[in-house]
Amino acid sequence: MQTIYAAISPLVSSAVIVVRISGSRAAEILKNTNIRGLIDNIKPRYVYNCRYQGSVTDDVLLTYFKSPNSYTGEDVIEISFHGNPLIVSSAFRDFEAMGFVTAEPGEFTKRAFLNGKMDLTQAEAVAELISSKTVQGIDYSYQQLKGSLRSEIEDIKDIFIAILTVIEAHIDFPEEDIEDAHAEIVFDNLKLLHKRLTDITGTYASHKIMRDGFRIAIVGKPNTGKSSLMNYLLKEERAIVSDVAGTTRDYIESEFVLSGVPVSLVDTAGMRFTEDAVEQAGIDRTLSVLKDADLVVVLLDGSQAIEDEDRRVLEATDGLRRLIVMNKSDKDNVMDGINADCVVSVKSGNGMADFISRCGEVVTLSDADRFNKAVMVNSRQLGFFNQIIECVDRLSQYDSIDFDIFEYELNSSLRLLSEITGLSYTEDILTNIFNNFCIGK
Ligand SMILES: Nc1nc2c(ncn2[C@@H]2O[C@H](COP(=O)(O)OP(=O)(O)OP(=O)(O)O)[C@@H](O)[C@H]2O)c(=O)[nH]1
Ligand SMILES: [Mg+2]
Repeated sequence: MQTIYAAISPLVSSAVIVVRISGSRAAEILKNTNIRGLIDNIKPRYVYNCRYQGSVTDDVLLTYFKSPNSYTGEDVIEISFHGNPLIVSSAFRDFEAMGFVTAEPGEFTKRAFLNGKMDLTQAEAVAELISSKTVQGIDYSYQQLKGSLRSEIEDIKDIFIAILTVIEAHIDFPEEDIEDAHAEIVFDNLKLLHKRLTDITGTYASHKIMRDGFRIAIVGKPNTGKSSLMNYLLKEERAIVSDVAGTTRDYIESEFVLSGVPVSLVDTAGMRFTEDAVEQAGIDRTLSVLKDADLVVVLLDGSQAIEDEDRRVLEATDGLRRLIVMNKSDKDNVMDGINADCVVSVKSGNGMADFISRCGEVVTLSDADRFNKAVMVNSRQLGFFNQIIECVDRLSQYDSIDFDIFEYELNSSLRLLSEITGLSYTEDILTNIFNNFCIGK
């Protein structure tokens, strides 16, 4: 494998810029320093205060990590240069001249995975740790990086193997009838597997919130006061408010903090089912926002009789986690037949404290969910776990054991588990995962 390099801190004018070189030839970089004499016996994990003398001269801090005790598992050198990008790009020219090549996005972590320093769930946790939008997300990614999901998967694998042992023993000695006790072990373990696996997949929604933050979407037909509500919550005139129906044509997103949790609030285009192409495009976008929302606030205008458009909004949000809010309570209420969760007036502020605390409850409830789980899954892993659950559920439906089918299904589940951890992988899978990393990671 070639020796690779990249800046592992931003390449911008700053106090220092740190550069990492990884590969069997990494230590050759010492030839460009005043400690070149140490090339064969430089001490690992010591910080050398030395001089870089290539096409540029700079006083640097240099650390050597000897394979396999480094991030990538290869020989690694890290150098802190003074933070002028020109210094670093000059040094990079020297590196090129030595035959080193620039690292692809995520290549250091990919090598760490290929060298057995971490499994795929841990490699994915590295990216999540860096991109997480919440403190809880950082907490969780850190646990995942330490191997929380990896060890959970090991446990699950052991249960599969316990079942397979019973099945295979019978296949080897088919003349012996399977004892009831053995059949019980098989079906009890299948039940246990179902619970362990669905506990894991049940964390997906919380995981998404932690990674992307909590998202509240305000929807309703035109003119119900969605933009007014957005402005009220943000305490600023973020969205245009007017009595013309159809004012908001696309969705507007802003961040605010609710009950200590960062929330992204989305004001959407009024859902009017029309021929107007622009408005229709806005509505399509609204429907896609709905899919990603963790809470939907359906805003109705209580001062008007219910209309088909209100009903269609209610239908479109049925089954989602939602609060039905009746606005304009400062006017006479004429809307009936609707069981609203909150009645408010954005204009006068009436009922708003109650509404905000209802939203806060939903947000913090999901927050509590996060802390009850040691492991969480991302969408790639979820796909595999769901396939394994289907397989377990298929087997659970048998009244008696069909040995060949059981053996086949259990082995394919074990293979799927290996794909989650990366024990078996294809180049495509790795490309998909590591392409989302930044350069230098
Ligand atoms: N009386 C009364 N009027 C309100 C209240 N909230 C909003 N309005 C008015 O309702 C009109 C529409 O408000 P917007 O916030 O623009 O409504 P919207 O739902 O964003 O409308 P579109 O963007 O067109 O879908 C404006 O004239 C607001 O001043 C309220 O609580 N009471
Ligand atoms: Mg609006």
